[in-house]
Amino acid sequence: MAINLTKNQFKEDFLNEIHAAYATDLDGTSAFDQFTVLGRLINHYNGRNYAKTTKKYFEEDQKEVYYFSIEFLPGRMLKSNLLNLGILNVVREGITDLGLDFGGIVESEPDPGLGNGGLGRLAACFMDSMASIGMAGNGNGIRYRYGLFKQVFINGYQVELEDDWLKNGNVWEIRRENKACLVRFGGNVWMRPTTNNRLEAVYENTEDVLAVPYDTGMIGYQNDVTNTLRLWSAEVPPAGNEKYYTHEQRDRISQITQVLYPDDSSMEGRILRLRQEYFFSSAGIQSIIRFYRKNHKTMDELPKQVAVHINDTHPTLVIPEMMRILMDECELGWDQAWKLTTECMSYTNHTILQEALEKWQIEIFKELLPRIYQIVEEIDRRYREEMLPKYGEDIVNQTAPLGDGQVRMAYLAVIGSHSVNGVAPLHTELLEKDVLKELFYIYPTRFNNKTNGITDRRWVQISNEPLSNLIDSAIGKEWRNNPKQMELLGQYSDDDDFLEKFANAKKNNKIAFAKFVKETMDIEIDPEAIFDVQIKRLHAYKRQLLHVLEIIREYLQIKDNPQAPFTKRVHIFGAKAAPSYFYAKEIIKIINALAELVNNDPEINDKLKVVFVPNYGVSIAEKIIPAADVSEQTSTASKEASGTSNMKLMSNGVLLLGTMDGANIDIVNAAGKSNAYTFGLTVAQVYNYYENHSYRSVDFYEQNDELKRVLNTLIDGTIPGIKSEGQDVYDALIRYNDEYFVLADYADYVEKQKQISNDFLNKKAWNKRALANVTASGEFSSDYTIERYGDDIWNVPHTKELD
Ligand code: 26Y
Repeated sequence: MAINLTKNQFKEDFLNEIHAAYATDLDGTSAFDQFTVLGRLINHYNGRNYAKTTKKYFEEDQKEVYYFSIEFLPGRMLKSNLLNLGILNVVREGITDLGLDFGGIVESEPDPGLGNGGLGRLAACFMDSMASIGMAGNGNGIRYRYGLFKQVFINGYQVELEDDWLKNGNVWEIRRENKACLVRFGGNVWMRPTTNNRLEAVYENTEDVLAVPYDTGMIGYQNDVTNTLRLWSAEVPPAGNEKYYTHEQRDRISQITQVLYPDDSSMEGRILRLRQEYFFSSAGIQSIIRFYRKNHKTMDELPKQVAVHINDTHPTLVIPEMMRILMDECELGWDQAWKLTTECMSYTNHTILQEALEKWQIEIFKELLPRIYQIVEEIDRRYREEMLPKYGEDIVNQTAPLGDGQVRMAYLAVIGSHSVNGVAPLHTELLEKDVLKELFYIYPTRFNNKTNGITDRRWVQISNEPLSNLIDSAIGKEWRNNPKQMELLGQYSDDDDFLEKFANAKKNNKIAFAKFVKETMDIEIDPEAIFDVQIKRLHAYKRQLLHVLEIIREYLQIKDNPQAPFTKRVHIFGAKAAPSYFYAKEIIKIINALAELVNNDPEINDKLKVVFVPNYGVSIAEKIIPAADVSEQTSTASKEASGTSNMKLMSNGVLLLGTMDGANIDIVNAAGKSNAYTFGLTVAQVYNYYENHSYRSVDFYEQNDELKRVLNTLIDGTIPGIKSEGQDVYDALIRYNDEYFVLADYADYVEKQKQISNDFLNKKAWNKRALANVTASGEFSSDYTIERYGDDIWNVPHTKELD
C-alpha cells in the first residue's frame, strides 16, 4: 500500500524536520540539507514498516535469500524511495509549494558508485525486485569508503578523481555496531584433539578485523515490504581485546573497505582484493548463521531457511567459510556440513572472458587464509577421490578446485553449489559447451539459464515520466505492477494520435537532454537529429571502435559533399575505462579528439555531433536513456554475457543496432526482427575463425576502399590531437590481426547505419517500431527474473502475483 500522506501534513513534517536537523529556517539550508531532511522523513515514514518486515520474516521463520555481491550500484535513492512508498507526487508538490527546487534536491544526492558496471547494477535491480515482489531477500556486500573513480576529461584524456561519496554522511544507512563480528586473517592454525574425540581449530597470531554492518532499507513497490542491503565496513577491533595493533596493521585493516577495485574484466591477483572477498563473505555467513541459530537448535534446517547466492566468483569463499563454521563452531562432521553447504549455495557466472575468471596463487591464499585453505584442500581431495574413477585423470585435473598452483574460484563455485546459471540463453549455452564444459559433463543438471532483467521502476517510471504518463493514459496503471502488461500498447501501433504523443514524449526527453549537454558541456545538439547512443564500460570486446569508424565515415561523407542531404546525427557515448587499461583509454582519447574535430568544423555545419558525457554512471544513464533513438550493442558475438543497457534502452523505445550476442538475441526475438538492426558475425562464424586460424583482418582492409580510407584517418593527421593513439589502434586492427573482428563486421555495421539514416526520415514508421520495442519490453523486467530465481534456484516464495 502507498503511505497515507497529505501534502499539508508533509509540509508541516518537512519544516519541523528542518528545524530539528539544522536549527534554522528554510532559507538557511542548502539543497543537500533539504535532501537530507527528506531522507530523514522517509526514514520516519517507513521505519515501522521496515521493522515489521524484519520481524515478520523472523516470526514466520521464512526462508530468506542472501545475495552476495562485491558490487552494488543502486543509484540515487530519493526518488525511488518516494515512488515505492507511493508519495512521489505529494512530496514533489509539497516541496514546490514551499518554493524549493525538487530537481535540484534530487541532484544533490550523491550517487553511490559501489560497482563497475553491469554486474553491480544487476545486483541493485535484483534488490529492488526482491522487495517489490515480496520476497525475503537480503543483499550482502562491502561499504566502500570511496566508490568507483569520478571520470573527468583533461585534454581529451580520462583522468580519475576519487569519489568521496560519504563525505557528508549517508542518510539511508543504519550503522549496527551491535551486529558486528570478527574476521580473522593470517597467522597459523592447527587442529587440536578435544576431549570428546573431535578436532578443534586453534588460531595463533591472526590479524583480527572488526566487520561492522551498515544496513540500508530496500523499499518494495507500494507493498509495505522493506528488505535489507547489508554492507560491511572494516574497523580495528575495540581496545580491551587483548591484542595490540601496530600502525601498519591499523592501516592494513582500514584499507580493506577503503576503495572499490575499478577493473571489471581483467583479474588482478592482488592480495587486497582477496582480503576484500573473504572479509564480506565471512562477515555475511557469520551473521546468517548467528541469526539462524536464534530460531533453531540444530543446523539440519539450514537449507530450508537460507539460500546464499554467489554473484560471480568474487564471493565464492562463502563455501569454505560456511564449511568452517559448521565444522569448527557447530561441530558437524564433513559430510553433513558439505551437504548443507551445497544445498544453500548457488552461483551465477557473468563472463566467458578467460581474463576475468578469478584464480589465486596458492602461496598467497594459504598465507592469508590458512584455515580456509585447509578446507579448500579437503574439498579438492574429496572431489578428486570421487571423480577420478568415473571421469579419469584429464577431466579431473582440468576441473578440480586446485590446479597449476592456483585456487580456481569458478570451479570451486560450481563444485560447492547446487545451481550454476548463465545470464542469457546464448551465454548459458557457451558455458555448457565451452567455458565450463567439463564441469557441465560432470554435473549436467546443475546448469541453468536465468536471463537478466532490469527494473522498470527506475528505468521507466522514474527516469522517463513523459512516457510513463502516456502509458498510464493509454492502458491504465497496472503495467507499473506487472510490466508484461505493456503488451497492451500493441493496440496503439497504428493509432496516429497515440504515435504522435509517443513521439512527443521522446522529443521532450531529447530537449531535456540537449539542455543538459548545453549546460554541462557547452555543446549544442539538435533534438531533431538521431541520438545514437552507446553507454557501457569501455572495452575492446564491446567494440566502441565500430561506432568510432562510423563517425569518421559520416564525417568524410559530409566533407566530400557538403551539400548532399544528410540525416543529422548526434553520437552519444558514456564509458569509463579501467585506469590500467591503456588501450581503452586510447579509444577514449580518440573519441574526444573526433568530437573536437567534428563539433567545430563549420563545413560539418551541425549535421554531425559527438558527445562523450563524462563520468557515466547510474545518474547519467537516467538522463541519456529516455532521450535515445538508437541503442548500440556491438560486442563481438559470444563475448557479451548478456548486456543490460540493451534492455533499459528497449523499454524506452530505442531501436537496437547490435550483434547476435548475449541478450540482444532475445530482445530482437521479442521486439520482432523488423524492429531492430542486427549485423555481424554469428557465434558459429567467430568460433570457426578461431578453430581454423583463418582470420586475416588485413584482407578486409585491402578489399574495402572506404574502410581503408576511414582507417587511414587514424594515422594521417585528419584527426588532430591523436598521435600514438591512432597508430596504436591502427596497429591493433591491422598489424596484430584485430582480436575482436572489428574489420570483419565493419561493412555490415555500416550498411545498417545507412538504413537507419534512411528509416529515421519516415517518422511514423520509426515511431511505430520504437513503440513495438516498448510493447515487448515487459518480459525483461527483473521482477520476472527474480521470480524465476526464487522458483527454480532458491526455493523462496514471494507474495505478489505476476502475469
Ligand atoms: C574479477 C574482477 C576482475 C571482475 C570484476 C568485475 C570481473 C568481472 C566484473 C564485472 C563483470 C560484469 O559486470 N559483467 C557483466 O555482467 C552483466 C550482468 O550479468 C552482463 O549483462 C554483462 O554482459 C557482463 O559483462
